[in-house]
Amino acid sequence: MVMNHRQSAVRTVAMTVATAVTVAAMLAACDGTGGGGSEGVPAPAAVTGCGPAKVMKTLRGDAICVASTDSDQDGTPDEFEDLILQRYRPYLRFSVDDGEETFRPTDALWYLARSDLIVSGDEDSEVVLSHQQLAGHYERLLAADHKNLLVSRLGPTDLTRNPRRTDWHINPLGDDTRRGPEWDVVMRKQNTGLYGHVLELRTGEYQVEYWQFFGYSSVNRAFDIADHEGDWTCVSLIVQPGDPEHELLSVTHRAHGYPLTFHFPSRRSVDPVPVSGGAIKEYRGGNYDTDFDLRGNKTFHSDNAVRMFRTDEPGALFLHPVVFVERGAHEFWPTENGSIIGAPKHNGVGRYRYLVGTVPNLGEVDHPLDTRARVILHYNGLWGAYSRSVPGIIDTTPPQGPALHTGWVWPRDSALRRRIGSESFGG
Ligand SMILES: [Ca+2]
Ligand SMILES: [Ca+2]
Ligand SMILES: [Ca+2]
Repeated sequence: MVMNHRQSAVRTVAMTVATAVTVAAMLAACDGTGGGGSEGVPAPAAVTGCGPAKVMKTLRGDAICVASTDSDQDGTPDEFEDLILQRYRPYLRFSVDDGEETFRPTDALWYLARSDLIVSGDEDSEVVLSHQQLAGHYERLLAADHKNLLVSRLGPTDLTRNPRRTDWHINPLGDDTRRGPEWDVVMRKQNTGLYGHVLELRTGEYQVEYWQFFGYSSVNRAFDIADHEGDWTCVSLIVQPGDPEHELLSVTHRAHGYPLTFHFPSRRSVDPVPVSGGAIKEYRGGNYDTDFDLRGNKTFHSDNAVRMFRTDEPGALFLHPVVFVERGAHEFWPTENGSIIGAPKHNGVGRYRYLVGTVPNLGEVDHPLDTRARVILHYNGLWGAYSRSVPGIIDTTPPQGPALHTGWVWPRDSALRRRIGSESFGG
Protein backbone atom coordinates (compact mmCIF):
# COMPACT_ATOMS: atom_id res chain seq x y z
CA MET A 1 0.00 0.00 0.00
CA VAL A 2 1.32 3.40 -0.94
CA MET A 3 1.16 5.93 1.81
CA ASN A 4 1.81 9.59 1.89
CA HIS A 5 1.71 10.03 5.57
CA ARG A 6 2.38 13.31 7.26
CA GLN A 7 3.89 13.68 10.65
CA SER A 8 2.28 16.51 12.50
CA ALA A 9 3.82 18.04 15.56
CA VAL A 10 0.51 18.90 17.11
CA ARG A 11 0.57 18.05 20.77
CA THR A 12 -1.58 19.46 23.45
CA VAL A 13 -1.19 18.90 27.14
CA ALA A 14 -3.78 18.68 29.85
CA MET A 15 -6.59 17.92 27.46
CA THR A 16 -9.04 15.22 28.28
CA VAL A 17 -10.49 13.33 25.38
CA ALA A 18 -13.61 11.36 26.03
CA THR A 19 -13.17 7.81 24.83
CA ALA A 20 -16.81 7.42 23.90
CA VAL A 21 -17.34 10.26 21.50
CA THR A 22 -20.64 10.70 19.80
CA VAL A 23 -21.09 12.67 16.65
CA ALA A 24 -23.74 14.74 18.39
CA ALA A 25 -21.42 15.70 21.20
CA MET A 26 -18.72 16.66 18.76
CA LEU A 27 -21.04 18.75 16.66
CA ALA A 28 -22.25 20.46 19.81
CA ALA A 29 -18.65 21.32 20.64
CA CYS A 30 -18.31 23.25 17.41
CA ASP A 31 -19.13 26.90 17.85
CA GLY A 32 -18.98 28.13 14.30
CA THR A 33 -17.93 27.56 10.74
CA GLY A 34 -15.57 30.49 10.26
CA GLY A 35 -11.89 30.19 9.65
CA GLY A 36 -12.02 28.13 6.52
CA GLY A 37 -9.92 25.29 7.92
CA SER A 38 -9.69 22.54 5.36
CA GLU A 39 -9.57 18.79 5.77
CA GLY A 40 -6.18 17.32 6.51
CA VAL A 41 -4.17 20.51 6.93
CA PRO A 42 -1.72 20.20 9.81
CA ALA A 43 -3.04 22.25 12.68
CA PRO A 44 -0.26 23.94 14.63
CA ALA A 45 -2.79 26.17 16.32
CA ALA A 46 -6.50 26.37 16.87
CA VAL A 47 -8.46 27.29 13.77
CA THR A 48 -10.56 30.41 14.07
CA GLY A 49 -14.07 29.42 14.99
CA CYS A 50 -13.20 26.33 16.97
CA GLY A 51 -11.89 27.94 20.13
CA PRO A 52 -8.62 27.18 21.94
CA ALA A 53 -7.03 23.75 21.67
CA LYS A 54 -9.54 22.71 19.03
CA VAL A 55 -9.08 22.12 15.34
CA MET A 56 -11.54 21.98 12.50
CA LYS A 57 -12.16 18.82 10.54
CA THR A 58 -14.75 18.02 7.93
CA LEU A 59 -17.38 15.34 8.21
CA ARG A 60 -19.41 14.70 5.08
CA GLY A 61 -18.92 18.30 3.99
CA ASP A 62 -19.74 19.80 7.40
CA ALA A 63 -17.11 21.51 9.54
CA ILE A 64 -16.71 20.12 13.05
CA CYS A 65 -14.35 20.99 15.86
CA VAL A 66 -12.31 18.43 17.75
CA ALA A 67 -9.71 18.61 20.48
CA SER A 68 -6.25 18.93 18.94
CA THR A 69 -4.67 16.36 21.29
CA ASP A 70 -2.66 13.81 19.28
CA SER A 71 -1.25 11.37 21.81
CA ASP A 72 -0.37 8.67 19.29
CA GLN A 73 1.51 11.31 17.27
CA ASP A 74 0.16 10.32 13.89
CA GLY A 75 -0.96 13.80 12.84
CA THR A 76 -4.67 13.12 13.37
CA PRO A 77 -6.45 14.52 16.43
CA ASP A 78 -7.30 11.51 18.62
CA GLU A 79 -10.87 12.74 19.06
CA PHE A 80 -11.31 12.60 15.28
CA GLU A 81 -9.88 9.05 15.30
CA ASP A 82 -12.48 8.06 17.90
CA LEU A 83 -15.20 9.57 15.75
CA ILE A 84 -13.96 7.62 12.72
CA LEU A 85 -13.84 4.35 14.68
CA GLN A 86 -17.44 4.84 15.78
CA ARG A 87 -18.68 5.92 12.38
CA TYR A 88 -17.58 2.81 10.45
CA ARG A 89 -17.67 0.21 13.23
CA PRO A 90 -18.63 -3.25 11.93
CA TYR A 91 -21.73 -5.36 12.35
CA LEU A 92 -20.78 -8.91 13.36
CA ARG A 93 -22.88 -11.92 12.44
CA PHE A 94 -21.84 -15.23 13.95
CA SER A 95 -22.46 -18.54 12.21
CA VAL A 96 -24.00 -21.93 12.86
CA ASP A 97 -22.24 -25.16 11.92
CA ASP A 98 -22.85 -28.07 14.24
CA GLY A 99 -24.45 -25.56 16.64
CA GLU A 100 -23.90 -21.94 17.60
CA GLU A 101 -20.46 -20.36 18.11
CA THR A 102 -18.89 -21.48 21.40
CA PHE A 103 -15.47 -19.80 21.10
CA ARG A 104 -16.63 -16.29 21.90
CA PRO A 105 -15.06 -12.82 21.57
CA THR A 106 -12.49 -12.45 24.35
CA ASP A 107 -10.88 -9.44 25.97
CA ALA A 108 -7.10 -9.62 25.54
CA LEU A 109 -6.34 -8.67 29.17
CA TRP A 110 -9.03 -10.98 30.59
CA TYR A 111 -7.25 -13.72 28.63
CA LEU A 112 -3.81 -12.72 29.94
CA ALA A 113 -5.08 -12.89 33.52
CA ARG A 114 -5.83 -16.56 32.86
CA SER A 115 -2.65 -17.41 30.94
CA ASP A 116 1.01 -18.14 31.61
CA LEU A 117 3.90 -16.90 29.48
CA ILE A 118 5.90 -19.94 28.38
CA VAL A 119 8.95 -20.56 26.20
CA SER A 120 7.52 -22.79 23.47
CA GLY A 121 4.35 -24.20 21.93
CA ASP A 122 4.55 -27.16 24.33
CA GLU A 123 2.03 -26.35 27.05
CA ASP A 124 4.26 -28.11 29.59
CA SER A 125 7.31 -25.98 28.82
CA GLU A 126 8.96 -23.56 31.25
CA VAL A 127 6.69 -20.91 32.76
CA VAL A 128 8.46 -17.54 32.85
CA LEU A 129 5.46 -15.49 33.99
CA SER A 130 2.46 -17.05 35.70
CA HIS A 131 -1.14 -15.93 35.34
CA GLN A 132 -0.99 -14.75 38.97
CA GLN A 133 1.92 -12.48 38.06
CA LEU A 134 0.21 -11.19 34.93
CA ALA A 135 -3.26 -10.51 36.39
CA GLY A 136 -3.56 -6.79 37.06
CA HIS A 137 0.07 -6.23 36.01
CA TYR A 138 -0.20 -6.76 32.28
CA GLU A 139 2.82 -4.58 31.49
CA ARG A 140 4.94 -7.39 32.98
CA LEU A 141 4.33 -9.25 29.73
CA LEU A 142 6.73 -6.76 28.11
CA ALA A 143 9.47 -7.12 30.72
CA ALA A 144 10.30 -10.81 30.31
CA ASP A 145 13.53 -12.12 28.84
CA HIS A 146 15.28 -15.44 28.45
CA LYS A 147 19.02 -15.83 28.23
CA ASN A 148 19.11 -19.48 27.21
CA LEU A 149 20.51 -19.38 23.71
CA LEU A 150 19.50 -23.01 23.20
CA VAL A 151 15.89 -21.84 23.17
CA SER A 152 15.29 -20.40 19.74
CA ARG A 153 13.96 -16.94 19.02
CA LEU A 154 13.28 -15.62 22.50
CA GLY A 155 15.03 -12.62 24.06
CA PRO A 156 13.10 -9.61 25.34
CA THR A 157 9.32 -9.80 24.86
CA ASP A 158 9.02 -6.11 24.03
CA LEU A 159 9.02 -5.25 20.33
CA THR A 160 10.71 -1.93 21.02
CA ARG A 161 13.70 -3.70 22.62
CA ASN A 162 13.67 -6.80 20.43
CA PRO A 163 12.19 -5.74 17.08
CA ARG A 164 11.18 -9.09 15.62
CA ARG A 165 8.59 -11.78 16.03
CA THR A 166 9.65 -14.20 18.75
CA ASP A 167 8.65 -17.69 19.85
CA TRP A 168 7.29 -16.69 23.22
CA HIS A 169 3.88 -18.27 23.75
CA ILE A 170 0.95 -17.12 25.86
CA ASN A 171 -0.64 -20.28 27.24
CA PRO A 172 -4.34 -19.89 28.15
CA LEU A 173 -5.26 -22.19 31.03
CA GLY A 174 -8.32 -24.36 30.75
CA ASP A 175 -11.26 -24.61 28.41
CA ASP A 176 -13.04 -21.61 29.97
CA THR A 177 -10.21 -19.29 28.98
CA ARG A 178 -10.17 -20.58 25.42
CA ARG A 179 -13.91 -20.01 25.07
CA GLY A 180 -14.00 -16.51 26.57
CA PRO A 181 -16.80 -14.89 28.58
CA GLU A 182 -20.37 -16.14 28.27
CA TRP A 183 -22.55 -14.85 25.44
CA ASP A 184 -24.75 -12.79 27.75
CA VAL A 185 -21.66 -10.77 28.73
CA VAL A 186 -20.52 -10.42 25.13
CA MET A 187 -23.98 -9.38 23.91
CA ARG A 188 -24.33 -6.81 26.68
CA LYS A 189 -20.94 -5.19 26.06
CA GLN A 190 -20.86 -5.51 22.26
CA ASN A 191 -17.16 -4.66 22.11
CA THR A 192 -15.49 -7.54 23.94
CA GLY A 193 -11.99 -8.06 22.54
CA LEU A 194 -12.42 -5.45 19.81
CA TYR A 195 -9.72 -2.82 19.23
CA GLY A 196 -9.33 -0.05 16.66
CA HIS A 197 -6.58 1.60 14.68
CA VAL A 198 -6.82 4.74 12.50
CA LEU A 199 -4.11 6.26 10.31
CA GLU A 200 -4.31 9.04 7.72
CA LEU A 201 -2.86 7.65 4.48
CA ARG A 202 -2.98 10.86 2.48
CA THR A 203 -4.81 14.12 3.02
CA GLY A 204 -8.37 13.36 4.09
CA GLU A 205 -8.04 9.61 3.44
CA TYR A 206 -7.90 7.20 6.39
CA GLN A 207 -7.07 3.56 7.01
CA VAL A 208 -9.51 2.21 9.64
CA GLU A 209 -8.86 -1.21 11.19
CA TYR A 210 -10.96 -3.27 13.59
CA TRP A 211 -9.08 -6.09 15.33
CA GLN A 212 -11.05 -8.80 17.11
CA PHE A 213 -9.53 -11.26 19.58
CA PHE A 214 -10.69 -14.79 20.44
CA GLY A 215 -9.09 -17.33 22.79
CA TYR A 216 -9.17 -20.28 20.39
CA SER A 217 -9.65 -21.14 16.73
CA SER A 218 -11.43 -24.41 16.00
CA VAL A 219 -12.33 -25.99 12.70
CA ASN A 220 -14.14 -28.74 14.63
CA ARG A 221 -12.32 -31.75 13.13
CA ALA A 222 -10.93 -34.95 14.62
CA PHE A 223 -7.83 -34.64 16.82
CA ASP A 224 -8.18 -30.81 16.80
CA ILE A 225 -6.42 -30.74 13.42
CA ALA A 226 -5.76 -27.16 12.26
CA ASP A 227 -6.85 -25.70 15.61
CA HIS A 228 -4.83 -23.23 17.65
CA GLU A 229 -5.09 -21.14 20.79
CA GLY A 230 -5.40 -17.38 20.32
CA ASP A 231 -7.01 -15.77 17.29
CA TRP A 232 -6.74 -12.25 15.85
CA THR A 233 -9.03 -11.32 12.97
CA CYS A 234 -9.52 -8.05 11.11
CA VAL A 235 -11.83 -6.02 8.92
CA SER A 236 -10.60 -2.68 7.59
CA LEU A 237 -11.77 0.23 5.48
CA ILE A 238 -10.28 3.12 3.59
CA VAL A 239 -12.53 6.14 3.99
CA GLN A 240 -12.66 9.85 3.28
CA PRO A 241 -15.00 11.08 6.01
CA GLY A 242 -14.96 14.68 4.77
CA ASP A 243 -16.39 13.87 1.36
CA PRO A 244 -20.01 15.08 1.12
CA GLU A 245 -21.12 12.11 -0.99
CA HIS A 246 -18.56 9.30 -1.17
CA GLU A 247 -17.12 8.46 2.22
CA LEU A 248 -16.29 4.85 1.47
CA LEU A 249 -13.35 4.01 -0.77
CA SER A 250 -12.91 0.33 0.09
CA VAL A 251 -13.65 -2.41 2.61
CA THR A 252 -11.29 -5.36 3.21
CA HIS A 253 -12.32 -8.54 5.00
CA ARG A 254 -9.61 -11.11 5.74
CA ALA A 255 -10.28 -14.85 5.55
CA HIS A 256 -7.67 -17.61 5.74
CA GLY A 257 -4.89 -15.17 4.93
CA TYR A 258 -6.59 -13.77 1.82
CA PRO A 259 -7.68 -10.13 1.69
CA LEU A 260 -11.13 -9.70 0.14
CA THR A 261 -11.30 -6.06 -0.94
CA PHE A 262 -14.30 -4.25 -2.32
CA HIS A 263 -13.85 -0.82 -3.94
CA PHE A 264 -16.55 1.84 -4.02
CA PRO A 265 -18.50 3.03 -5.89
CA SER A 266 -20.04 -0.32 -6.63
CA ARG A 267 -21.13 -1.55 -10.04
CA ARG A 268 -24.61 -1.94 -8.63
CA SER A 269 -26.49 -2.56 -5.40
CA VAL A 270 -29.59 -4.44 -4.41
CA ASP A 271 -32.51 -3.15 -2.36
CA PRO A 272 -31.84 -2.95 1.39
CA VAL A 273 -33.12 -5.80 3.52
CA PRO A 274 -34.64 -4.81 6.89
CA VAL A 275 -33.03 -6.46 9.93
CA SER A 276 -33.46 -5.89 13.63
CA GLY A 277 -32.40 -2.31 14.40
CA GLY A 278 -31.72 -1.28 10.83
CA ALA A 279 -31.16 -2.53 7.31
CA ILE A 280 -28.46 -4.21 5.23
CA LYS A 281 -27.62 -3.36 1.65
CA GLU A 282 -25.53 -5.49 -0.68
CA TYR A 283 -23.14 -3.85 -3.14
CA ARG A 284 -21.89 -5.84 -6.13
CA GLY A 285 -18.70 -5.29 -8.09
CA GLY A 286 -17.40 -6.32 -11.47
CA ASN A 287 -16.31 -9.73 -10.14
CA TYR A 288 -19.61 -10.61 -8.51
CA ASP A 289 -19.78 -14.38 -8.03
CA THR A 290 -21.56 -16.32 -5.31
CA ASP A 291 -19.56 -19.51 -5.82
CA PHE A 292 -15.87 -18.69 -5.61
CA ASP A 293 -13.14 -20.76 -3.95
CA LEU A 294 -10.55 -18.83 -1.94
CA ARG A 295 -7.78 -21.04 -3.35
CA GLY A 296 -9.14 -20.79 -6.88
CA ASN A 297 -9.23 -17.82 -9.23
CA LYS A 298 -8.16 -14.85 -7.11
CA THR A 299 -10.03 -12.46 -9.41
CA PHE A 300 -13.11 -13.08 -7.31
CA HIS A 301 -11.40 -11.97 -4.10
CA SER A 302 -11.78 -8.32 -5.06
CA ASP A 303 -14.85 -6.37 -6.09
CA ASN A 304 -17.11 -9.33 -5.59
CA ALA A 305 -19.74 -8.31 -3.04
CA VAL A 306 -19.93 -6.54 0.30
CA ARG A 307 -22.83 -5.78 2.63
CA MET A 308 -23.22 -2.63 4.69
CA PHE A 309 -25.50 -2.06 7.69
CA ARG A 310 -27.26 1.13 8.71
CA THR A 311 -29.21 1.78 11.87
CA ASP A 312 -32.83 2.93 12.06
CA GLU A 313 -31.73 6.37 13.27
CA PRO A 314 -32.88 9.26 11.05
CA GLY A 315 -30.30 10.06 8.40
CA ALA A 316 -28.23 6.95 9.14
CA LEU A 317 -26.09 5.73 6.25
CA PHE A 318 -24.85 2.33 5.11
CA LEU A 319 -21.39 2.78 6.63
CA HIS A 320 -20.97 -0.36 8.75
CA PRO A 321 -19.37 -3.39 7.06
CA VAL A 322 -21.20 -6.61 7.83
CA VAL A 323 -18.86 -9.42 8.88
CA PHE A 324 -19.86 -13.05 8.47
CA VAL A 325 -17.76 -14.72 11.17
CA GLU A 326 -16.76 -18.27 10.35
CA ARG A 327 -17.97 -20.70 12.98
CA GLY A 328 -15.14 -21.61 15.39
CA ALA A 329 -12.30 -20.36 13.18
CA HIS A 330 -13.56 -16.74 13.13
CA GLU A 331 -12.38 -15.86 9.64
CA PHE A 332 -14.00 -12.63 8.49
CA TRP A 333 -16.03 -13.00 5.26
CA PRO A 334 -18.03 -10.24 3.52
CA THR A 335 -21.06 -12.49 2.82
CA GLU A 336 -22.10 -16.12 3.27
CA ASN A 337 -20.73 -16.79 -0.24
CA GLY A 338 -17.37 -18.32 -1.12
CA SER A 339 -15.61 -21.36 0.29
CA ILE A 340 -12.30 -22.96 1.10
CA ILE A 341 -11.76 -26.67 1.61
CA GLY A 342 -12.08 -27.93 5.17
CA ALA A 343 -13.37 -24.70 6.70
CA PRO A 344 -16.48 -24.47 8.86
CA LYS A 345 -19.49 -22.49 7.60
CA HIS A 346 -19.68 -18.70 7.58
CA ASN A 347 -23.43 -18.44 7.02
CA GLY A 348 -24.04 -15.64 9.54
CA VAL A 349 -27.32 -17.23 10.61
CA GLY A 350 -26.41 -17.57 14.28
CA ARG A 351 -28.53 -15.97 16.97
CA TYR A 352 -25.58 -13.79 18.00
CA ARG A 353 -25.17 -10.65 15.90
CA TYR A 354 -24.55 -7.02 16.80
CA LEU A 355 -23.40 -3.65 15.63
CA VAL A 356 -20.31 -3.27 17.80
CA GLY A 357 -20.29 -0.66 20.56
CA THR A 358 -17.55 1.79 21.46
CA VAL A 359 -14.24 0.74 19.91
CA PRO A 360 -11.14 1.60 21.97
CA ASN A 361 -8.35 3.12 19.89
CA LEU A 362 -4.97 1.42 20.28
CA GLY A 363 -3.00 4.29 18.77
CA GLU A 364 0.20 3.76 16.81
CA VAL A 365 2.83 1.14 17.69
CA ASP A 366 5.43 3.86 18.28
CA HIS A 367 2.99 5.65 20.60
CA PRO A 368 0.28 3.38 22.05
CA LEU A 369 -2.56 5.26 23.74
CA ASP A 370 -2.59 3.34 27.05
CA THR A 371 -1.07 0.37 28.88
CA ARG A 372 -3.54 -2.07 27.35
CA ALA A 373 -2.63 -0.85 23.86
CA ARG A 374 1.08 -1.08 24.66
CA VAL A 375 0.75 -4.69 25.81
CA ILE A 376 -1.25 -5.64 22.70
CA LEU A 377 1.05 -3.81 20.27
CA HIS A 378 4.48 -4.38 21.82
CA TYR A 379 4.35 -8.04 22.84
CA ASN A 380 6.42 -9.69 20.11
CA GLY A 381 5.46 -13.35 20.71
CA LEU A 382 2.46 -15.52 19.95
CA TRP A 383 -0.97 -15.26 21.53
CA GLY A 384 -1.48 -19.00 22.09
CA ALA A 385 0.48 -22.17 22.85
CA TYR A 386 -1.46 -25.30 21.84
CA SER A 387 -1.88 -25.88 18.10
CA ARG A 388 -2.33 -28.82 15.77
CA SER A 389 -0.58 -28.15 12.48
CA VAL A 390 -0.30 -30.82 9.81
CA PRO A 391 3.38 -30.68 8.76
CA GLY A 392 3.75 -29.72 5.13
CA ILE A 393 0.01 -29.22 4.64
CA ILE A 394 -1.34 -26.71 7.09
CA ASP A 395 0.48 -24.45 9.52
CA THR A 396 -1.70 -23.32 12.38
CA THR A 397 0.89 -21.80 14.66
CA PRO A 398 -0.84 -19.38 17.09
CA PRO A 399 -0.88 -15.81 15.80
CA GLN A 400 1.37 -12.88 16.60
CA GLY A 401 -0.25 -9.60 17.71
CA PRO A 402 -1.99 -7.10 15.40
CA ALA A 403 1.12 -4.97 14.77
CA LEU A 404 2.92 -7.95 13.20
CA HIS A 405 0.04 -8.80 10.86
CA THR A 406 0.23 -7.60 7.27
CA GLY A 407 -3.20 -6.04 7.73
CA TRP A 408 -1.81 -3.45 10.17
CA VAL A 409 -0.73 -0.31 8.28
CA TRP A 410 2.19 1.52 9.89
CA PRO A 411 3.03 5.21 9.41
CA ARG A 412 5.61 5.45 6.66
CA ASP A 413 7.92 7.38 8.96
CA SER A 414 7.76 4.88 11.83
CA ALA A 415 11.24 4.45 13.32
CA LEU A 416 10.26 1.15 14.92
CA ARG A 417 8.85 -0.33 11.71
CA ARG A 418 12.17 0.22 9.95
CA ARG A 419 13.88 -1.97 12.53
CA ILE A 420 11.60 -4.98 11.97
CA GLY A 421 12.39 -7.40 9.15
CA SER A 422 9.64 -8.43 6.77
CA GLU A 423 9.97 -12.08 7.91
CA SER A 424 8.41 -11.09 11.23
CA PHE A 425 5.07 -10.26 9.59
CA GLY A 426 2.33 -12.73 8.85
CA GLY A 427 -1.18 -12.78 7.42
CA1 LIG B 1 -3.75 10.73 16.65
CA1 LIG C 1 -3.40 -23.80 26.78
CA1 LIG D 1 -3.79 6.60 14.99
